[in-house]
Amino acid sequence: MNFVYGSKDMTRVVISGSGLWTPEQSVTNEELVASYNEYVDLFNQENADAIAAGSVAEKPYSSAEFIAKASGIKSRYVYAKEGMLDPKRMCPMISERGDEEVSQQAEIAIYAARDAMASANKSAADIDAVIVSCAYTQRAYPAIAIEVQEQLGIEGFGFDMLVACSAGTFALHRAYEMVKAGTARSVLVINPELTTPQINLCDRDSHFIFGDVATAMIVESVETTQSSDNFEVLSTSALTKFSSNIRSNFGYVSRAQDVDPFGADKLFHQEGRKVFKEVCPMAAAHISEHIAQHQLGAADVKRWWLHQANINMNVLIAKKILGRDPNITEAPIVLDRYANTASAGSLIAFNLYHDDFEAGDYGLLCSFGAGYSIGSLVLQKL
Ligand code: CO8
Repeated sequence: MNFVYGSKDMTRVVISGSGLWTPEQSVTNEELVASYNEYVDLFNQENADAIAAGSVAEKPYSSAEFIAKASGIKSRYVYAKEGMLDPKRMCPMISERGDEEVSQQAEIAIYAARDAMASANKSAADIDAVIVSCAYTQRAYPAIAIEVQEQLGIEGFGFDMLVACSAGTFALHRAYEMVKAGTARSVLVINPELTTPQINLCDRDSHFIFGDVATAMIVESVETTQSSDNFEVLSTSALTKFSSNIRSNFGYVSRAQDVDPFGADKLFHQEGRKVFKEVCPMAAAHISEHIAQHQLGAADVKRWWLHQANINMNVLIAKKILGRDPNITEAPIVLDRYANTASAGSLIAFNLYHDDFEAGDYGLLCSFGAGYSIGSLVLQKL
């Protein structure tokens, strides 16, 4: 049984605004595959003798058609395109900034935060807490959230959270609890997903999966909201189950282990098939159980803002919940143009697809992925 948090406390909590920052640059499957295949040609030429001797495996080409069919991804937005498509580099090129400059991750977080604050009609003085929650932070400390807090002129406190794909929903859970508990009037939750530096662009199985983005949300009490677009959080539910099937071993201990801190196992890698098979039934059961806590059936929910890793996963999960194929309005897809944006995927879907809600309509926001971790919120339009 999942743990569902929906306190009997009288404070009603709302999401009163959401923000989205989309990078200007993008990379299509065709561009990505062309550079990957150039890299493969170089690799196979350089290793021709070892390949002939059987000690090194020849690398096969990637295919744009395979990527679109297996994942639904056609393109992805990227923070820095430069370097990503260079077959001799295979990594974005991002210049180092000094300690006195705003870090790249804080910068994109601020873009999304400002958008969310504007949509919720909030000024810095209205906000008591900032949570920056994502798959990776650019540094260990000081927290990116505290840097963002400083830049936006917010008093109170901030902290970073890492829960991979569920970092966004888990941070919304914490914000909900803070508002309920009265420890913050209003919380700014930001998900600056700078994923591209962690992609192994030399890995055919995963080079196409991720993109960059930043999302943000304002969580506050129904009594303080100045927004005309409020979604009440009726309850939250979370589930984690340890798995190494999606993993990044990148970390500071590599320095003491005398290993390459950027080796293939330090970057994102996964057993994609296993993830697919194991996560889909877990997520579908979790969601069905969560809405049942509110005596809701699948037909009562207008929209499913699902994690955006793979279109076939989303269709399968929605099918398990609904008992039929979902239509694109019920379970919107953004991964075709954003790719997998780790914790931000379901929040981009919410940001882009909620304007048609009328008072009383229900929606379900859910993330699922590395950990494994699943996080959901039952929302109702006020
Ligand atoms: N081009 C051409 N062919 C390919 C390619 C390619 N790029 N890649 C694989 N193939 C081939 C394989 O070699 C295989 O060939 P064969 O049958 O001859 O052996 C065939 O295609 C089928 O391969 P797969 O079985 O691997 O392909 P699938 O159909 O399973 O599709 C997917 C692969 C798309 C990866 C799929 O398994 C999937 O999406 N699984 C779920 C993945 C998922 O949800 N992962 C979660 C991601 S983690 C996350 O969301 C956040 C993590 C934290 C952020 C990290 C930031 C960097």
